[in-house]
This record gives sequence, structure tokens and C-alpha cells, in this order.
Amino acid sequence: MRIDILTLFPDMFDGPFRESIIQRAVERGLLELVIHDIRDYAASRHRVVDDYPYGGGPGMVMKPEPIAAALVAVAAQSPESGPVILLTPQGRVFDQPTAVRYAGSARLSIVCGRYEGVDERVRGLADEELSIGDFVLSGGEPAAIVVVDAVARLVPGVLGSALSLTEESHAAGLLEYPQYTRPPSFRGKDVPAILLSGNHQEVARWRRLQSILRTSERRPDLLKRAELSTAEQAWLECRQERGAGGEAPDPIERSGLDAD
Ligand code: JFH
Repeated sequence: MRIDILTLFPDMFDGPFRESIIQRAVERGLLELVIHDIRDYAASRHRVVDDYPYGGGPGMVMKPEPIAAALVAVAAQSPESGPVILLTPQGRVFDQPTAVRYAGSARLSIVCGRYEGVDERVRGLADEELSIGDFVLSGGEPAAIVVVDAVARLVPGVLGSALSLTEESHAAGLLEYPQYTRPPSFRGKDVPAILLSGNHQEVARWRRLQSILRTSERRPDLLKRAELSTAEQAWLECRQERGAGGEAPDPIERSGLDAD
């Protein structure tokens, strides 16, 4: 996969992409990362890329022509094509399904704005407008680093084990289960006995239910889209009805679904 990044601050990508996983993916030829300085595409002698906003107001706005010229040049650098994304605080919020979709593409081009943003007509040059969350960054670059990281680890062969990605998709839309490593007891808090049992089936069941429970407690919004079995739904409803520390019997425990 080839990812092109268009930016006025190419140096901002020096550090983050030298990080182990992405660096290794580039070295192994699984990923090609090309950073382009939008200023190289400015037509004027003084390489001007920004201007005052029409109608007045604070700050500067990025001119459309250098971005358009950069996108044309970048598209011509490879016979393959892929989505052009524009990072802005107004975009749809980037999520895991979007990362999966991009990872299946041969190319991805990312436009990073600066200042108060880009001229409105730049939006028409992009296929998708994305945000990474409801907060204001000082430019698109940190958001691009986030998107590249989330996409790169999904490119086949980049992550060590295909198994963990399978597990990840199995738990799609759920929060992660609690994880433990040694020591078995830390400041009076013990690792749940089930994890030391060696019973992989019971461990998997416990983790799945922990994920469901956590998601219902912390991110009920996610649970609406998660795919729960009928038994899991019933188990969760029962837990919610009786409340924390309640007395009601656990139907999943009786059916052998619950390892807790
Ligand atoms: C970006 C920036 C806009 C003005 C709130 C009211 C007025 C500063 C390009 C993405 C996410 C970004 C992001 C992406 C691209 C650019 C800075 C824009 C305003 C702010 C001030 C320039 C920010 N998820 N957060 N931020 N900026 N607005």
C-alpha cells in the first residue's frame, strides 16, 4: 500500500514514522510512505500558500491552487488510485471500519491543512472529509499520523500475527477485556483464577463476557452496533436488572456460558 501525505510541515512526520511497526513495514516493502511539501507546488516566486479570509476574520486560510497542483502530481506518480482524504475538525469521525476499508486500498492520499483551515473549494478535491475527534488540533498533521498508524497495522503482513487481527474482528465494536501479566498478586489484587487455569475455552468465554460488560458500562453507544448472541444479550439484561452485587441467579452460569 502507498500512502501520500500532503503537508506544509513535512518534518512533523520524521519522528512518528520511524516508530518500530511502521518503519519495519516500510523496510519490508509492505508500505510506501511519501511526504509531499505543499509549498513545492506554490506557483508564485515567494511560494505563498496562504491568504487572508474573504469577509475578514482571524488568521489565514490555505489557498486552493497549491493543494490542487500537489494532488494532480501525486496522483500521476503511481498507476494505482485510492481515496483522497481531507482532515478537518468538521469531518466525519474516523473509526475502525474506515481504517479497515483504507487498509484494503492500494493507495491513500491525505491532505493536512494548517492555519484556520483550507479554502472551501479544497473540499471538492477530496473524496472524504475526516476528523479524528471532537477537539481542535493546530493542524491536520497529528490527525494524519493517527490515521496512518491505524491503517498501517491492518495492512496484511505488517502486524506480527494475523491471529490478533482475527481476534480483533471477533471483538469488533466491543471494548477490550482486562489484561494481566505477572506477578499473580500485586498490592493485594490477584489475577482472576480463570486466567491461570490453562482452560483456553473458559478463558475465551470469560474475556468475551468481560468485554461485553465493560462496553455496557462505559460505552453503551457502542453496544447498540455490536453483534451479541441471544445468550449473551440475555446474560447482560439479567446483570443489568439485578444491578451490581444483586441476588438474581445467573442464567448463563447455569447454561455453562459464564466462566466468571
Ligand atoms: C486543523 C484549526 C480551525 C477554527 C473551532 C472554531 C473555529 C484551528 C487545519 C482535526 C481534528 C483537526 C484539524 C484538521 C485540519 C486543520 C486548525 C482549524 C480553527 C476551531 C482553528 C487547520 C485542525 N479532529 N481536530 N482538529 N486546523 N475553528
